[in-house]
Amino acid sequence: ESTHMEKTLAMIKPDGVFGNYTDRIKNAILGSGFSIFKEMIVQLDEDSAATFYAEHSSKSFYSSLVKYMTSGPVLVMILEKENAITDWRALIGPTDTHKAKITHPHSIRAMCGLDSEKNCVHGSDSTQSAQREISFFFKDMFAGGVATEHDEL
Ligand code: DGI
Repeated sequence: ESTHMEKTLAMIKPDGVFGNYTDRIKNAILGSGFSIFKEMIVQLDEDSAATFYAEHSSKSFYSSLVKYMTSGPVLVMILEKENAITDWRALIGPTDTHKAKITHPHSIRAMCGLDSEKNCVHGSDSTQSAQREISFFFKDMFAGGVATEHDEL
């Protein structure tokens, strides 16, 4: 069986950037065997933050989440590795950082997250969301058409 390099979207959210966690997070990324394929600093506006988190539009925390995500710049990265999607989710830990500190003390969210909203980092949770989220920020990634499951994502 040949190795399957996979790409995922990682983001350091505004609290992570403001808290000066960028270098520590990048060290954790590289130390865990990921390579950073592309990176970009972005200031999300309300529309783009709302679109990025559209699946949560019916949740009570949605407007608060959008406000938080626009509160400062984010660093978005395409990470590459075998099993990048699953492994990056494991490295960041649970959504609720209070829980993360107890159950996943070595996770990134345990290190720098503040609560279940300001949780420092993002990671795509499936092949489909990785594709959508990579395309969201890096539009030229799949130039010439939408990536299919046969493309190396
Ligand atoms: O994929 P995750 O970021 O781990 O979690 P998710 O897709 O369930 O939620 C997306 C983001 O929405 C999450 O990173 C922070 C925010 N969020 C999730 N659950 C809650 C929340 N924000 C608040 N205030 N309360 C929540 O229960």
